[in-house]
Amino acid sequence: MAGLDWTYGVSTLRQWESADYEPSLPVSEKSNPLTRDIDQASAYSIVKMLQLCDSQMFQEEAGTAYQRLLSDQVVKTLMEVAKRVAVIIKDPQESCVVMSGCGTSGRLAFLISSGFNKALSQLNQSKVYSYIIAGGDRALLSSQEAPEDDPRLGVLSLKKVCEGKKRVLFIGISCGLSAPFVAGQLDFCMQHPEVYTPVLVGFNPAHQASVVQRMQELAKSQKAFLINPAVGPEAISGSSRMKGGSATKILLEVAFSAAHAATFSNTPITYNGVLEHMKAYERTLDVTYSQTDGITALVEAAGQSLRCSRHVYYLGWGSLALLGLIDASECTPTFGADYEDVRGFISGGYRELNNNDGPLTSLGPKFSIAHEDFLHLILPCLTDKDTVLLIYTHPDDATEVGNMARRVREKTPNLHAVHHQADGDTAASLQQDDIKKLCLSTLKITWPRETLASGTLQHMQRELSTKLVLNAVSTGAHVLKGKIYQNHMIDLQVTNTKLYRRATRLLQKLSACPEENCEEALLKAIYRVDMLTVEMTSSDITTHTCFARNSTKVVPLALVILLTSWSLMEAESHLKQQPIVREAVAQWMW
Ligand code: S6P
Repeated sequence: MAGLDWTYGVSTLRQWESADYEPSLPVSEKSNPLTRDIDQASAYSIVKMLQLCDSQMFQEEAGTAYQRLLSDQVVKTLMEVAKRVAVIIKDPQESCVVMSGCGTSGRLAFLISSGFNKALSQLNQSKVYSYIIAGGDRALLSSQEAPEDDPRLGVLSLKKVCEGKKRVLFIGISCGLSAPFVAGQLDFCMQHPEVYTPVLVGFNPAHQASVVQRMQELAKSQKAFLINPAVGPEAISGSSRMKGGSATKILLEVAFSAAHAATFSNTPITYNGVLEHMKAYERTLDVTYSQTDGITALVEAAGQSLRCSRHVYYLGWGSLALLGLIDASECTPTFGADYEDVRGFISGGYRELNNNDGPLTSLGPKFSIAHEDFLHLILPCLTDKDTVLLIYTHPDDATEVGNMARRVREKTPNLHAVHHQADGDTAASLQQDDIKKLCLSTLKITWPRETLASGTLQHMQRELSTKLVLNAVSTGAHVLKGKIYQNHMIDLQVTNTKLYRRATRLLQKLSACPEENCEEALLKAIYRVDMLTVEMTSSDITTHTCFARNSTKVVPLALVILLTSWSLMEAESHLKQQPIVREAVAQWMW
């Protein structure tokens, strides 16, 4: 438990809010004081740290510059957005709600639009929600970081989705308020106010960027909306898939649920209604993290698999499986992982996914996502060093889960389950007992019995709970594998502007060298040369990031070069001998 003090006071939880804490960085890029020693922590301590980080999402406003999730302004804006959505639901022929984002933000746009369209279909209503993800549907399952930098691409995709619509509520999601893809779309919306009402969701205070400034101006007359509470720095610096993703899910689901309740069950959209709904999500954190031991067991199992270069497989049912697919897909850009390291599979494959472009299997092996694919491609080679995690909620799925558990159990005892159950559900408990016997560990998350009205809300809470558990598993496992230095991912891919800047800053922080030298070392590592040519140094960031797509270990190499003044070849061979970056550079660090 090195470095972990369990008596964290309010001051540590709130340290990031102080004006002199990493003042040059936006909240989404700051390093969280709570996780500074996460790289040295045990699985149990990692889970505890993640719990504290997540709890920062719901901290109250404390007279600082930051709005928070439960702030007055945020609740009021959500009410306004909900009212706009309610208008759109009544006119599905001519209007729609479009959510758009890059990476995780686009994946959540997909998850949320699927959930609410399903709710509409169940009521025999037409669908009104659409999603856009930078890089297209392949980005739902794989890392496509470059399109994030392209505002024109954003506009083109928006125009396509909105063809023929007279009224569009456009929700641009960018946790860091930094994606040009989304900025381009918001700008387009502001140029066409007769059709589009733009909403920006992100987790930094509005800054000086022209698009955000213009939105703030329009927000005064409710022609645009900004929802930008701060949720505190991520546990792994910049990893907005974690709290940024969770907060996106909470905010949009609260707004859309209020709109649905107003339209279909005559429940007025009220301040208290919205606030109470947000607080229900706060309780989700408590319900989930009351299972620290269970989550720790999963982190340990997954960590052990990754440490011996084996794999972690998420086998899920229903929308919880989608959270598995999303979590797995994020391991590549976040930890420089191979797609085979952590993989997700969904019962029903693309039929269940129901994405815009349909089956993507022809794009390559990483797009095989059905349970059948797991049975054909993975099961035959499964060993007890691999970790398999069953993720499910519906009692209806229990037979299928049981069958799958038996198949896996024939190959490995390293089988685990995460499942959600209503309090006192004895029928589910009986089936569950059989599955439990087959598993090495079972994480049972128990929810209060639902009334009909609370059913959908609780399902969304179960999704969030699953997201928290899986984020903990994949993050914790990669930390245990040695992929993190302090609370920074050193081996990040440098494939867009945000990541390029993050890499340069990280090199500055870790080497204490001037920015100029850091950028020079970064370029040497990208272009794999000891001497940079004029052509290289005069190219723009886009050119560098395009080139970096084919280079590996860029930042670790640059760091070794900076710390040692070795040649590129010497640095490369050092990293080959010691692939765990933290250990490779430890001798030169304080
Ligand atoms: C972050 C994740 C990234 C981001 C993407 C969009 O953990 O790996 O893919 O989601 O870069 O970021 P943002 O700030 O525009 O939501």
